[in-house]
Amino acid sequence: MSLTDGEVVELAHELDDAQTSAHAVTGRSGGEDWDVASAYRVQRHLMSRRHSRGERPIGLKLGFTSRAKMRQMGVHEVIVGQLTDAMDVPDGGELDLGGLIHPRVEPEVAFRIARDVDLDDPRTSIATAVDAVAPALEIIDSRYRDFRFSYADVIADNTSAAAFVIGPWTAVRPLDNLAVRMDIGPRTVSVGTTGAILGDPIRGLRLLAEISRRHSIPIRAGDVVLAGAATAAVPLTEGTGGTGGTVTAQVSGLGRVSVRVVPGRNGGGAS
Ligand code: OOG
Ligand code: MG
Repeated sequence: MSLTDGEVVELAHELDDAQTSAHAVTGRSGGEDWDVASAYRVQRHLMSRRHSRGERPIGLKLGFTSRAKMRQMGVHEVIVGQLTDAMDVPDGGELDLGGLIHPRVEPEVAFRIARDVDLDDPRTSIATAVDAVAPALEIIDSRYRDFRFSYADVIADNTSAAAFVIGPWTAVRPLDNLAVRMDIGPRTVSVGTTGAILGDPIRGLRLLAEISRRHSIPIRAGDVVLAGAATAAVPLTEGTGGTGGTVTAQVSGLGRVSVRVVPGRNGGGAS
């Protein structure tokens, strides 16, 4: 059953407050799933609230495009979330854990969209709008306690999006089988291949177009698109060396991207 407008607003506010105050909340579903169209309405309201605070939309992200991620989180269908400039950390820059609840990091690839995509045109192919690819890191931080959520819950929470880092852009090339490695400090924490992302991350773009069309999410010139993690996400905690180290992702043929993790001044990030 779909949510009323009042319920959509209430839930968007709850999730937005959870993010700004770094206090986790409990999912709406209690295990039961709720309707996906309503979940994207909550996400849209949440994002318009962030935009009205001055954040600028700069791209989109796909989630649950690899089996490793599906298995880790128990969600088996692709989701789409929205990125803003407030989430954008420069390559080699600092990620401040203050203000995050229980961040995790995952290695990804990113696409750059060169022109507006007309989602009403059934022949539209986003793949032809891509003019560059890059290695990327995504930092996710579910606003739900212990990362426990249903499919609709995680969509409403803007797919756990918290921060991202894009490496050097390079010309488009085949992405179906490039080795991926993620290190935290001197330790390799995950290895995989770009082929783990839907067989080829480029396939994510067709799913992105379908979901964006269905839920009225625009795809604009200049947008960055994160294709989804190639491996399971790794918590940024003291145990993983992730609260004072450098996280690096390397995608063979595309290069590397890194971020320095700094413990929050107010002690965030370790819960
Ligand atoms: C949801 C975000 C999933 C990915 O790359 O699969 C995602 C989560 O795991 O909390 O970003
Ligand atoms: Mg991701």
